[in-house]
Amino acid sequence: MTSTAQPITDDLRTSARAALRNIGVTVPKGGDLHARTPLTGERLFGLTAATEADAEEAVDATRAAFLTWRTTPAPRRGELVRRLGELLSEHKSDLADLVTIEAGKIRSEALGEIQEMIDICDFAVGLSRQLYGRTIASERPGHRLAETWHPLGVVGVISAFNFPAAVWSWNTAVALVCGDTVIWKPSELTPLISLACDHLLARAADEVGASRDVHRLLLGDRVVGERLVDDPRVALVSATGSTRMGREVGPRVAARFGRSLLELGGNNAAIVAPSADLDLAIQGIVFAAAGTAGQRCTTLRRLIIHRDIADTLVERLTAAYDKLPIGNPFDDTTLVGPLISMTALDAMNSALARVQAQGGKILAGGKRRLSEEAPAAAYVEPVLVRVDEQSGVVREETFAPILYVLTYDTLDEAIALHNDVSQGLSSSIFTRDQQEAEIFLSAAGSDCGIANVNVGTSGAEIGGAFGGEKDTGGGRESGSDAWKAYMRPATNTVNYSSEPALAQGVSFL
Ligand code: UN1
Repeated sequence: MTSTAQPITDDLRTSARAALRNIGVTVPKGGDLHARTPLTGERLFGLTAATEADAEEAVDATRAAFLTWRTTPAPRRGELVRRLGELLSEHKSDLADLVTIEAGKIRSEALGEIQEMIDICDFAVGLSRQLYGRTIASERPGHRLAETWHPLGVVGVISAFNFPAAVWSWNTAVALVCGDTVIWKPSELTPLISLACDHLLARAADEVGASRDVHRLLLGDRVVGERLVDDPRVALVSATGSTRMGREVGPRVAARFGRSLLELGGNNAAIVAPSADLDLAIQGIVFAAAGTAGQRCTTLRRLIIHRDIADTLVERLTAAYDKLPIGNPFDDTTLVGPLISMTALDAMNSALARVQAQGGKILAGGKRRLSEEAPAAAYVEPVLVRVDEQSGVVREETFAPILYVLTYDTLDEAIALHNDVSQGLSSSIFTRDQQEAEIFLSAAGSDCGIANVNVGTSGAEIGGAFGGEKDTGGGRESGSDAWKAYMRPATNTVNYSSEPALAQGVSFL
């Protein structure tokens, strides 16, 4: 594995300042919340965290703005999102710099994240003219039965560090065209990219003549997030993060009959069948398992290989892992940047210790890198671990580049292993056998929200609905008809005859 020259915190601070300045953000002075960079593990700036009073004020303001926004015609609302998309395109490079500096993504993935934002803006603009309700055949003569979709209210968006900007945009672009207003509580680990997104949306609002209060940013800790979770004026809480977080958020929102949209952990697997095109499989597996340093919720964490090809595939994967360039994500040749924090490194090391204690064998990687050059940063070699059974730590999501390798003999066994974890986000099968592929995609196949053939588990396009089942939380965001979670349907019965008529043949009066 090769390493690249280490960045210096002062240079990163200068780059972050330049990117923010180009976008139009003045870094607020403060001290109680720190912007950091995982590239060196050091602090960049002190910022001011929002207080509970700020959260209260944000709910008041976005609720008031909602009362106007909900009756603004949807295609007019789309104009705001169109302008946001244009500004994101204009500042794509600066925004990607901030994603790299704060989340540690390599350049190509950071640019990809911003592209995903531009794409969802395009999608949402089109959607603003397609918020279709159905007309339903009424059983009564001279009656029309229809459904109308109305805006829901204030949407609270709680997002994670790993897609610090794109997850916000999936929610916000769609919520805004649906007529909702938004309060965003991003990860405390990525405040700078959040300030940039908030600023660009405020600029877009000014330019199209919308109220800036259609969106508020709250930089702060969990207390601020809890304020959104518990406030009955926040109609929908869309939360992305760990299953542990979702277990707290879901019941609390439900207790006040609010809605929640949960996008939680994954323990995604790929089955590799004997007929698989191994070149294609290796490309898909290595990107899904080692890309983003294993820190996507769609990261490939379990590989279920047919016994006949296991040795060949493992040998080729080991060779690919041994060559992965790890280091400075700004270097064009790097494919694996740092983990977000030392805490993440500790979690990875503890998972590796546990899997070895239960008999797992490390086949490649697993060592810390650059500890002398960047003692506070967590650069690690993505790791392949052979396990005999799917137990203990293999059943958990560790947010790090660990790929557990299992073998199978029959497709039934592979699908059973695949589904036998508590999470249900993303899944793949690599096969050239159409029957196997169709079985995997069928109702008796993968139990995940995303099921792919000859494509890895990560890197979904925005046009489809994104999310998963079981401990993943059941929510769907982004494309397809995920927009319906951001609106409320009303059923309308209209009598255009002069005769009264009751349904179900009831007579009265
Ligand atoms: C996430 O990790 O929270 O499918 C989102 C993907 C990306 C989104 C991941 N489009 O990997």
